[in-house]
Amino acid sequence: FENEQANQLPEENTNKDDTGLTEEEVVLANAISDDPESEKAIQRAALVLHLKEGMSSLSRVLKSIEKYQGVVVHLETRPNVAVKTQLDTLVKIDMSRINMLQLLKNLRQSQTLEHATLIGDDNISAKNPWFPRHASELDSCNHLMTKYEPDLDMNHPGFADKVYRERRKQIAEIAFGYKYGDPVPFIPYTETENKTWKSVFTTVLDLMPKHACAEYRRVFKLLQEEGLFVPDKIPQLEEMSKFMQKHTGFTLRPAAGLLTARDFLASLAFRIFQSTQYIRHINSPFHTPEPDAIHEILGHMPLLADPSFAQFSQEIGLASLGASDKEIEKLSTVYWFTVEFGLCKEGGETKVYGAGLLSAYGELLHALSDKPEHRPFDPASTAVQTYQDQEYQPLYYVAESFDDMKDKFRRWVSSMSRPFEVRFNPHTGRVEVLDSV
Ligand code: HBI
Ligand code: NLE
Ligand code: FE
Repeated sequence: FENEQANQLPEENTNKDDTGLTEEEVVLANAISDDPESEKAIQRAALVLHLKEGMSSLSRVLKSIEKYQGVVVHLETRPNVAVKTQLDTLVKIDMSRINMLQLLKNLRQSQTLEHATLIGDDNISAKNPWFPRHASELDSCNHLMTKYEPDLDMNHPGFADKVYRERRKQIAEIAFGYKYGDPVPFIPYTETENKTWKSVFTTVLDLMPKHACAEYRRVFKLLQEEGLFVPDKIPQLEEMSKFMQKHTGFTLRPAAGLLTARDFLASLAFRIFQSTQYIRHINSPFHTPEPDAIHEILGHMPLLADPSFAQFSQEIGLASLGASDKEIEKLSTVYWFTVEFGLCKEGGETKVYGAGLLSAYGELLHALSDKPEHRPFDPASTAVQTYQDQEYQPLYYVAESFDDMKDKFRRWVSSMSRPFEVRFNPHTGRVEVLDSV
């Protein structure tokens, strides 16, 4: 349900023809096929179902799918928000178009369903995708990715550390309880956590003058002057939020961990950055694969307080709203190779502007060494480059300059097409949607 968001499942279109299918579904069922000649060609489709009797209806649905020779490739369920005994279900199926239409009719006739909706295979309703229109709706944009967590991953330095795992749980709970409009809760950081910060901060402080881009260095200095960037104490997110708000209007809300790219990018449309609040394990200060508060504060926040970078970040966020899964994938890949791991030229030297490097001194030195590959940044090819997110990167993209990266990225973003346009209205704080055709 990644981009279905909270309880906003697509509404059933009531305007049905005698096949029991809505106009939109017939169009979609036709459009899904790569080969419209052949009704028998196997294609992928996604169904959103509301099951009246929970799990027991699910087995009946699966039997019907089998009867029509469909292969289930993905299945998700959750209790309906309004009626707990009902089950909202997303099922992706490979089957022929003709069987799909039969299956839909069959499901519609059965008593086990409240209703069924066919959506495109990238699971977004082309006409009517849900996305947040106001910052308050980000309360439902906090879907987590389960990856590299201390509870689950044996390679995590916190895996065997009960105290660390307990602490992570405690800080995650705070993020889960957060609602739009609340101040970011104060975390009394422990001595160990402050020690971890100090070891990262002082190393970055050493390396940054020579290796970080000018925009980063400028704001870093401001943060030092304001007493927010000091070696002995982790800055509180609420203080950082106020600092950024003063400079660019960006604010923070706490996140429990690594969010899905869709949810993470959506918040940028409102100049909101979803920030983790826990601290990496003391045994691995030089690098961690997961975002932690040190990464967010030391890596991201200086640039989010830079006006031109803030504008650029918001545009990426706006471009992500209602985008298809494929487009989100591309956007987040370009984001990864720029905002997270980007390098740029500056006065004949190669500098770092990527947040994932500015918060990981181990990787920062690796990125600038002759070990990894350096390629010139080009959004269209960068967008389809595969990457891993566990170890140091083997490949970095180098932009002609920091400004050139923002320009190229922006131009590429504006070439993405959606069936509608969005615009942020700063007076109301709302995203307005305009039909583009
Ligand atoms: N989630 N909490 C959090 N912090 C990030 O920095 C972050 C994220 N999810 C995705 C993400 N960053 C990006 O790398 C892209 O996938 C958009
Ligand atoms: N590798 C980064 C660090 O150690 O700070 C975090 C990257 C998060 C995407
Ligand atoms: Fe990041």
